[in-house]
Amino acid sequence: MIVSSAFAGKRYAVLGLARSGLTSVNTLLESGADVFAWDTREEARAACDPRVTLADPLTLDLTGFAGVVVSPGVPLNRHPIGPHAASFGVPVIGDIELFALARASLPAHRVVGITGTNGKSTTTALVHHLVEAAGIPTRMGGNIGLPVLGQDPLPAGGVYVLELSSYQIDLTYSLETDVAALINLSPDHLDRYDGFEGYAASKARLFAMQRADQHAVFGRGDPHTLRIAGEVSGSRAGTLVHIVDPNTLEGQKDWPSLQGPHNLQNAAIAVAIARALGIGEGVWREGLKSFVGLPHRMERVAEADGVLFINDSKATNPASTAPALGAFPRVHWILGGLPKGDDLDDCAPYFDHVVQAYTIGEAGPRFAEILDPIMPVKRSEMLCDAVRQAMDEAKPGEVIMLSPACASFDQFRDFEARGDSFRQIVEALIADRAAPCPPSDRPTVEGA
Ligand code: UMA
Ligand code: ADP
Repeated sequence: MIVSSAFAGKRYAVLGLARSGLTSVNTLLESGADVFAWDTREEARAACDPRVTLADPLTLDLTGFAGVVVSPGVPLNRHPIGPHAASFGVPVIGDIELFALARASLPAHRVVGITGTNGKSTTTALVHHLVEAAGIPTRMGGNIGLPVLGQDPLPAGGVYVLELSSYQIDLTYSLETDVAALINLSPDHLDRYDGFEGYAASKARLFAMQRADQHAVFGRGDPHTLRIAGEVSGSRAGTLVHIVDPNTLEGQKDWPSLQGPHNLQNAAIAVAIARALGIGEGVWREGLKSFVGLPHRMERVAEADGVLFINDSKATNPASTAPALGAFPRVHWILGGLPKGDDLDDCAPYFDHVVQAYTIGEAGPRFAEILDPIMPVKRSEMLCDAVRQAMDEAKPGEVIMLSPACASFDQFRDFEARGDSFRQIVEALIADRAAPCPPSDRPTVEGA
């Protein structure tokens, strides 16, 4: 765990006690801070360290507090904590800002920050792998599911590789990343922002926090990312701004876990970051070959009777589903969940790869309406029924793929639970086509 004298003797309120919040509480307590904490869920409060004072920060007089540490899942644009803290002049921050404040107490190190709409986790894991391959001590954390404060501090010379969501950047004010990267930008999380511009502005803040002598890496696949790259170029030496062309990187056929055009983009960004860190070509080339992909991202979970089953549960918006459809010529496509928008336009270039669609979840009826005139559609509603129906239809050489283009929270705890459920269902139905649906494939009351 990371601890710092920066927090000693100070008072903080922590709102949200899941992964990010609980880790923040631990760091603050072990650093000698006085901590008030709250979560709307009683079981989360019950699991909290007894040294904290349980109190809803909205009911507290925050005079003298050093900050309110808010979890990324708390919707800042709607939640009253922002105005409440502001009325006491207290900053609303997140665990990444706590990390930024703790950095002065850590042995000399560098930080890489990776953001973008899609490809963040893959690129983060890949950069971590390349740094490790170079023999440099490294830790991976942030939105990838590993709160950075929970990691043991690195020895001098180490590199922290952080995946940063827009929610986390919104709660961060002083993180000077030695290398910052923006992979791409397309509409996502619009319920949390004042339109797409607000979302893009959130991502751009990662670069605004950097010093003028730090590296900035950009994908070049969309105009929004290029616009931010242009803005950053105006105030940074040319040698520090890297606008990455994936087509200049050769050898992709030798990287089994980095197939598809989207992974070429991720690999090219990771290589630009590795170069900025001073890692040589011999090392990163071998690293691209030996990288093992992450679960729930175009993950092959089974093969039966010549049919391949792909779990792409992490594809939570249409732009991330598109390359997955593009990767296979004949797909039985299971899609739906909590929608991020009203259309599937980003996927349209690959509609001719779809043999049949199976719609599930809240977005199911709307997606069925969109796809009906274009391809055969089954309104499956539940994941288990969709898999069963797809298995009845699929022929050898075809692929059954969960690539939902939606968030999971209408029917599952998170995308991991959705992907795990898909895997369990596939395994159960391969063993016995008449097997009952597992209990996890039932709607939950509410999402995170
Ligand atoms: N809560 C309240 N009051 C509210 C709202 C929420 O008390 O008004 C509580 C909830 O009951 C819950 C907590 O606040 O206990 C919310 O926590 P959280 O959703 O932030 O969950 P964490 O486990 O802390 O996970 C967060 C990130 N979650 C989100 O951004 C939604 C995780 O990213 C991240 O991995 C983790 O911190 C560690 O850094 C997940 C995610 O879905 C993977 N990210 C989005 C994405 O990738 O698209 C941005
Ligand atoms: P993130 O962490 O940003 O959600 P991941 O690396 O977990 O990204 O990938 C999520 C999904 O997005 C993958 O399943 C894949 O379908 C798609 N994807 C990955 N990289 C890219 C990219 N560079 N461009 C578009 N889609 C991508």
